[in-house]
Formats: sequence, C-alpha cells, structure tokens
Amino acid sequence: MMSRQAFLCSVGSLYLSLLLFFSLLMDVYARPANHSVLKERAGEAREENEILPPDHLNGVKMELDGHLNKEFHQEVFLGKEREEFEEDSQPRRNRRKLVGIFSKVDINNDKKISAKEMQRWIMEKTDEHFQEAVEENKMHFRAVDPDGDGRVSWDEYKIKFLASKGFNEKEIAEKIKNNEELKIDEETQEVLDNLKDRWYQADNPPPDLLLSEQEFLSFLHPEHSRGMLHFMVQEIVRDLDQDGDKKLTLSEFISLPVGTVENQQAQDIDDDWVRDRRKEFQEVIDANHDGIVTMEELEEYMDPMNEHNALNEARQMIAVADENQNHHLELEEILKYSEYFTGSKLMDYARNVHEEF
Ligand SMILES: [Ca+2]
Ligand SMILES: [Ca+2]
Ligand SMILES: [Ca+2]
Ligand SMILES: [Ca+2]
Repeated sequence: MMSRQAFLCSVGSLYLSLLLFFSLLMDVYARPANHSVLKERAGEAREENEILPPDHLNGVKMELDGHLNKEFHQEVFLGKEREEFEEDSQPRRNRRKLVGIFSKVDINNDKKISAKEMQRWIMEKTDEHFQEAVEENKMHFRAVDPDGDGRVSWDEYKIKFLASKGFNEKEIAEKIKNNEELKIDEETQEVLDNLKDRWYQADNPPPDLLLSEQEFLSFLHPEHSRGMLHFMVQEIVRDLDQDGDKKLTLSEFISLPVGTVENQQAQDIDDDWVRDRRKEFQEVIDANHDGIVTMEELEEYMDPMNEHNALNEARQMIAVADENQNHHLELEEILKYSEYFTGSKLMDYARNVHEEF
C-alpha cells in the first residue's frame, strides 16, 4: 500500500511541496480553494514537462486525484471546439457556432435534440478527445524517443523525468549507465516509484519495460485501455479509502482533511464541494444504490466509452435547459443556457434567434 502522500506525489512534487507550505503557514484555504491554486501550478509545470501523465483527462468524469471533472459536460458537448469558445469572447460568433452545433446534433432535422441524438453526439465528441490524445502522444513520444527506434526504456524515461526536475541529464545518464547510486530526494523518489508502477501496467507482455508508442499512450492516457482504467481506479480508491476495504462509503468520498476549513468563505466553498460530491455519489456513481461504491462501479463510471453513461449525461444536459419540459432541447433553450453548454454567455441570445431560419 502506498501512503496518501505518496499518491499525491503522483500528481507532481509541486503539489506536495505547496501542500506542505500551506500547512506550515497554517493557511486558511479550504481544500477546493487550495486545489484550484495548486492545479494552476500543476498546469504550468505540465507545460514545461509534457511527458508526465496529466491529472485531468478531457472527457473523463473524475480526475486522478479523485476530484470531479467540473468541465466534463462542456468537454463532451464541444469536443475539440471547446478551446475556440474559450478564446473567443464574441457573443455573435459563439452564437453562430452554437447554431452550427445544434444542427449537427439534430440528425433527423426536426429542430429539436432528443436524448438519443445527444448521446450519439457525446460519443462522437469523446472519440474526438481520444484522437487528440493520440496526436499529442505522437509528439510526446518523439520527445522521449530521440533515437526514433520506436521503443522507450524505463531508464530513458527516468532520465528525461529527472532532467525535468532540474537534475543534470548527462550526469544522471552516466550514473545510471554505470549503475551508480543516484542522490534523489524522498519526494521525487516517491513520484518515480509511482510512475514506475504505471510504466509496468502500460507495458504489454512480454514485460521488457520498453514502451512502444501505443503503450506510451496507455501510460499517459489510461482512459481508453481497460487494464489501465482499472489501474487508475485502484489508485483513486486507495487515496480515498480510509478503512482499507477497497470500497468507498459516502463519508469516505466526501471527507475533507481535518482542520482545513477555518473561515466562512472557505466553508461555503467546501459546502458546495461536499454537496456536489454527495449528489454524484448517490445519484450516479453508486449504480445499485446500496450506499457503497465498489471499484467496478467506479470503473464503469469513469469509462469514457460507456454508452449508458453517455445516455445519462445526455438526459442530464437536456434536463438543465428543458424549459418547455418536452424532454428535448430546442435551439432557443440551448442558446439561453449557452453558459452551461459552452462556458460563455450569449447576451443577445433572444434577439436574433430566428435570423438564421
Ligand atoms: Ca432531432
Ligand atoms: Ca472504505
Ligand atoms: Ca454500490
Ligand atoms: Ca425542450
């Protein structure tokens, strides 16, 4: 078993050192508030070092650190176009894009979106995220396989990883070649151990610890490989499980570290955090509603290719904006709830609604 700290290490040593820093200062930030700060930093760190497995996976409902993916429904609604909505704050253009998406989702062209149509769309967008991951992986693989023989050894990866942590790449390579001891701090060592576990998991038989481009994709993006998805769920349960029975109760799923909430503002953020998690646990993740989330249930929940989940998600998305209660989404409803679907508001949604038709 790996300790909670060791698990956090897998997100990046930056996370851990900041956590330590905050606790030393007896800071008043609550966990979610803390987390957003840390996540930003982790994001920055990732840009510098894209060979590390990301915490956040587009189109997957939970992050590696056990947090719910807040952007999930926008990711599966917009697919690759999500970035365009983020960059482009012009309501007219966003509106036009949204109208375009609407007509693509509405396959039978009856001017309303059914749950089935939305489900099919979600599956399509999920695949889009995966194809993106495949493309990005080509790039990242080239970075770890400079000699281009299509195989990366654990040692080669380890050298790249340590170099990204500020170690001298040549020195480290030389020491590994000569089997000399590396002086690595405990924190970095824990991250390394965790990465090595994952490396073993991603390595298909025969276990030679050499990863091909395909295996490296499983290493960075476990969400599309059954075995890796299983491994990822084990890691998450290990982090949240308090009594070691490898299952999660509601209280394990919503518990906050003791003493992290010290002011009202932080308390409010935490209340939201707890409420969202309770709802997700009871209504979605615990599929048989027996009050316990098993690894199997969590794995089903996190599987991006699960059509049943996609249909659920489709129904939820429709329910949010279905003002006339016909279990379908009309264009007006989508435009009115643009912020929910795209993350950006359309101030003039009603004014020109019929312009395009
Ligand atoms: Ca339709
Ligand atoms: Ca438990
Ligand atoms: Ca259950
Ligand atoms: Ca409707």
